[in-house]
Amino acid sequence: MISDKMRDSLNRQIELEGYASFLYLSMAVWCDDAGLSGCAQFMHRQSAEERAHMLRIFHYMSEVGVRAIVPAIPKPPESFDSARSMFEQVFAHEQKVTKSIHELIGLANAENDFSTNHFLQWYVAEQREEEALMRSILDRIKLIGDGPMQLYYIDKEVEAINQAEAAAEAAGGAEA
Ligand code: OFO
Repeated sequence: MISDKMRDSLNRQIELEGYASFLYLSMAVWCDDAGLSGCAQFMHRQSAEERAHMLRIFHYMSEVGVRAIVPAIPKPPESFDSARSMFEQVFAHEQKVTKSIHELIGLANAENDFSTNHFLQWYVAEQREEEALMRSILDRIKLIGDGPMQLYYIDKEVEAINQAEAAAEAAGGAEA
């Protein structure tokens, strides 16, 4: 049995994952519009992953017999100053999600909620991987530069990263 406080906190995490899915979808649309097809594919896949993260919480809450709430998701921004600024915002959002997961684990520890703690461990590993991925993309953007001449190369880099991630998922190496 999980506490009302934990139930409410998990519902807030649902909202955070849902917002990430919408934010990344909006970024995919912006990239597509800017002719950055590799970045668009990458952000579409990230958006789908975030939806899967949200659904995991719905399923967990159902399993432990508490009510999950479908949230109202705030409208994400429609445009971004540059590819670099967009990826900086992705990284910042991932850091926010990580902090929230860690706070949930703190609550689970305080409440001796071993089941939720165990459930959340998957997210700890996922967030570590996601932050490392975004950091590596930002490092490459810093190396290549993000002027108009370099955008093509950034897009190719992100396209290659996306294909590698998709292949790893298909091989069962990474879960959504
Ligand atoms: Fe689900 O927020 Fe990152 O991956």
